[in-house]
Amino acid sequence: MIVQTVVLGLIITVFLLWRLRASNGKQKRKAVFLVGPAEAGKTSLFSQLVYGTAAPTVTSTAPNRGCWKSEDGELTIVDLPGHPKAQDMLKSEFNNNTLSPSAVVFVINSATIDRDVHSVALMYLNVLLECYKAKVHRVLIACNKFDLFTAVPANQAFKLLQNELDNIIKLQDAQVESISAQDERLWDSFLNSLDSFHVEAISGSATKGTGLDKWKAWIQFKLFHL
Ligand SMILES: Nc1nc2c(ncn2[C@@H]2O[C@H](COP(=O)(O)OP(=O)(O)OP(=O)(O)O)[C@@H](O)[C@H]2O)c(=O)[nH]1
Ligand SMILES: [Mg+2]
Repeated sequence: MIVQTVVLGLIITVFLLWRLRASNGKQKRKAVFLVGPAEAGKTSLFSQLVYGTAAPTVTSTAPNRGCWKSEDGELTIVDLPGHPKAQDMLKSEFNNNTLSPSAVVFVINSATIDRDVHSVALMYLNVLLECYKAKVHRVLIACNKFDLFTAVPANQAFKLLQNELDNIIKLQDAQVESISAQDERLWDSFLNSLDSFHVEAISGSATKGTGLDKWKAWIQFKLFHL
């Protein structure tokens, strides 16, 4: 009886160890997240990457997920709605345990960034904070709608965004005493990590397809060649 119990125990242990190894070994698919303000062109870019064409879009209210078969490998592309009400969706998508969050593309409208810079920078800050928590350090700022007459070049859009982000951080820093100790610790470590983000801004047009190759090259290089 004792021998039988020991053998049964051994069989169960071996089975549990095998299951554990099998689940750990399962490769999660690398995922790139398209985020940014409403109407910036995220779904148009998603459509270009996943279907190879910029199909007409409507305002997104839920995430779109699709597969981009790039020359270097397959990636999951997640397109998130830009409405402020949907800001929490990035956090839940990052926590989706079938995906490995690898990079974020922050899509902005480069024809309106000079007017919208405050709200866009607030959203950018929130995105960077979520990226920090999820250990995602690669961020492409896709300066979309570069085909429009009022569009500013990527370096100018990036400078505007970065200056506004610095202003918001200074203000937030001054208010840091009013937030809880736990949040304060997170905030401080986030600020110390800002230099570890790899951020690049590149212009293009998701509907016209110009600059698309540069965005694709950035993603492929960061995800498959670094
Ligand atoms: N001129 C121009 N229009 C664009 C470009 N990219 C997108 N659009 C247009 O901008 C509008 C919004 O595009 P979407 O791709 O739906 O924007 P979105 O960021 O997904 O918007 P939400 O889902 O509301 O967050 C659509 O009418 C697009 O055709 C572009 O590069 N140039
Ligand atoms: Mg959309």
